[in-house]
Amino acid sequence: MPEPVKVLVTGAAGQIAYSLLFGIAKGDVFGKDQPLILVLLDITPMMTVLEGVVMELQDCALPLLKEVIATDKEDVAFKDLDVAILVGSMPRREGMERKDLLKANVKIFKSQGAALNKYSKKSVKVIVVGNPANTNCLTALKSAPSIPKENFSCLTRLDHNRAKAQIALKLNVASDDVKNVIIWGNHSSTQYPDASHASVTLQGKDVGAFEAVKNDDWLKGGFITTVQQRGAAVIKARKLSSAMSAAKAICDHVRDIWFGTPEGQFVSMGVISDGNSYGVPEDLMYSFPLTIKNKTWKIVEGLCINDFSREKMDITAKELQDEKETAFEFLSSE
Ligand code: NAX
Repeated sequence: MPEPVKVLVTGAAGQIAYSLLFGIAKGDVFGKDQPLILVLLDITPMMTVLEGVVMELQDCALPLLKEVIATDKEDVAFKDLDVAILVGSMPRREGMERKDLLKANVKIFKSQGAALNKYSKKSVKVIVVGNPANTNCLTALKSAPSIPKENFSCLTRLDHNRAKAQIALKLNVASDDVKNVIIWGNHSSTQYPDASHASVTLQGKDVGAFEAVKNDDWLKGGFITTVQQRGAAVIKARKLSSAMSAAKAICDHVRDIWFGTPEGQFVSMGVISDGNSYGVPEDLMYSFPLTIKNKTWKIVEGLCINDFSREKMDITAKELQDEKETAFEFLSSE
């Protein structure tokens, strides 16, 4: 048996974590032979709820789960981590200004970034889920200068999976028959779900998504807005935000970091831009198409970007730049 992998989940008493922890603990992410130590962090008022989550994890009697550590202390939570999945964040309350939300989150992710810097392994892989995910991820990265910036990513895989599923539903094929959709930019309603490089397997043959769907208006209209607004649609119907699908997407994202992406396929993740890819300004956490090998990601280069895509990619970059400016005002004044 290999050494256990030590994985932190923050927001561990919340609804995403409730599905996510089970997925990780039963081997969906790190494999069926990989023992695990799970660390659960939440805020002090949630410690009683967290005790219940720990009891349930114990009661699952899962062979891979060697230890569960539940805590409200960052020095305990971030110690010697291999993987940190940062799900907990300050939720937007009614009447709350966007700026106030960003400010509250800068405080959390600055502190957690500093804790990563101080207590975690330098090889730690950090995945940010809590919203605004891209900017929270950038804040954590800036607060952890001793950890390589390539180790940080934020979740746009739920949007990616939503895009895949919409095309599969439209064509009545399995979601795995749809490959290489792209989410560009921010995990927000300005994101750009792009089907122009996607392919679909129809009767054993790969064809371009536009050729398969035969409805350009939909792929350039309803498809995009459905994916952009899917989160809001789930809230409207369920009166709660996406949790099962978010947990599944986190499992997909981390598994791909750990084991790599399948040959010939790419996935979407928010990663740091160096200013050299697709005209995206430097130093933004922007969602790109990536391939991953040996736990190292690479942006898929050389895709043709038409004017329609260019405009949408720039809108979401602009929003990220604005968020970054606001966050950095607070970061320097904190
Ligand atoms: P919940 O409100 O159910 O759970 C959040 C948990 O985080 C709570 O238990 C809370 O006490 C805890 N928390 C708050 N501050 C904390 C801190 N400083 N340290 C540790 N824990 C802290 O929310 P849930 O539905 O689980 O969603 C969690 C986050 O994921 C939200 O920010 C949500 O907006 C975001 N999402 C991001 C997605 C993405 O694709 N990037 C998709 C799903 C989801 O909407």
